[in-house]
Amino acid sequence: MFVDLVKVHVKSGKGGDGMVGFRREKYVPKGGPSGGDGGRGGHIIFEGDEGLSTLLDLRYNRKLQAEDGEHGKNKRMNGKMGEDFIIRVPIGTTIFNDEDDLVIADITEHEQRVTVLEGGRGGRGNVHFSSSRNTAPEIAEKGEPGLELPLRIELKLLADVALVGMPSVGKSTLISVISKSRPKIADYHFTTLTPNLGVVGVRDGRSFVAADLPGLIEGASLGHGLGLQFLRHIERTRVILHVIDMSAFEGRDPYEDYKTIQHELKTYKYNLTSRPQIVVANKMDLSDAKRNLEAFKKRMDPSVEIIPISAATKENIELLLLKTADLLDATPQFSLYESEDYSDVVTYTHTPEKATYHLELGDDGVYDLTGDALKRLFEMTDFSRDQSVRRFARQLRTMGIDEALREKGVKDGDTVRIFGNAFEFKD
Ligand SMILES: Nc1nc2c(ncn2[C@@H]2O[C@H](COP(=O)(O)OP(=O)(O)OP(=O)(O)O)[C@@H](O)[C@H]2O)c(=O)[nH]1
Ligand SMILES: [Mg+2]
Repeated sequence: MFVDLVKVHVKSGKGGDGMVGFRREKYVPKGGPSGGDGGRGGHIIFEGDEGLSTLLDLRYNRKLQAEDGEHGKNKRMNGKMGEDFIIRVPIGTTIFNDEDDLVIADITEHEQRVTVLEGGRGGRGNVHFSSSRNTAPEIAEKGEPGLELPLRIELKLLADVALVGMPSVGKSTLISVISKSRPKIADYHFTTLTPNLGVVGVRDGRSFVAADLPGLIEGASLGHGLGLQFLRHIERTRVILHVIDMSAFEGRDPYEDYKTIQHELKTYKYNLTSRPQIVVANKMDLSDAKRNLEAFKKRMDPSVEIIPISAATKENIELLLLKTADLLDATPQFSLYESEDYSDVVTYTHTPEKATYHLELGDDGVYDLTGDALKRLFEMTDFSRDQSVRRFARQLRTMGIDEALREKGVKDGDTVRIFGNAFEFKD
């Protein structure tokens, strides 16, 4: 099975909780604080692997989660870091954020690594919270939660050359003649359902990778036929071999076929018609082909290179391969994505946001507090310890939340909800 598009859900590890602990010394009931920090949660990392050729593994494992960090321990011992989750993908894989459809990373090299989600920071243990006023702090942070993200992962073949054209023009026959690839060949349309790759050796020692693609029809760029799904594979190719059935034995006009395919290539993104192209006039062994070719040439722009061949009798194949290799030598790699396709974010981290929160009056007359920064604070607070709770209250005051509540007329003893949890407002 050829898998080239998978949606997955990734999650980085939660940071371990910090610990509240105290040194135990002889004759000293409570020594100084000694609770260690929690370990960082594991990252989500993508890595290019030239040994892979499909995204099949991801199809059966769509929830990918890195390990959580270990909690801090006594004697100032920090918790172990959570193990990173490394997702190996074939070269030519693009990772999109499925929410905004922007490119996070394009994996083009072996062992190329991209950290997509950072693990949560470990919570600090109570060793960090002692001060002259509080020498025995019962405060520790909980670990930062992990991050989650839905991703769309696409594999685009890394072929140098693409064979494109209408159905039944002889694309699969051609690749079977020039490489060891053995796709199905038949006289009905859409014989080829998925791309076939073949390594092509030229007589002078050069070689390149060619892709035989399913036939394109009018409207392919809009999703008609099998087109759109496979136009994607042309994106990375540097040279296009546009195969045309010059015998016109199906009653089609070769020039109209040419126009139709050019239109689809142009309409599809990435401006595929700007790539160098050779028109391969195939089936020259058939009776009307010579006459059709003359008529075809008259209507074509003379700058377009046309090479007449017969895939069936192997006529002129050597010349076609030499010309193709020459064109490849003269053509640089195309950059697939414009800068505006890229997400500003490559690694999703817990960047310290501004101390923002959101205040809203609920149906029952109780104020609801929400917001990203507040959520992080809330999740990292250990509400089972008085001192931690008091620290949380101080942090709310610093954020200006007390002041805002007072302005709304909330009074001492009134209830306020923070992420659905009821708290009593103390003025
Ligand atoms: N006479 C002749 N027949 C050919 C030649 N090349 C291909 N054919 C025949 O044309 C038919 C279609 O060939 P395919 O190679 O399957 O065509 P395709 O372009 O891959 O078709 P799809 O995969 O359906 O898009 C088959 O019956 C081939 O034997 C040629 O050079 N001469
Ligand atoms: Mg085919």
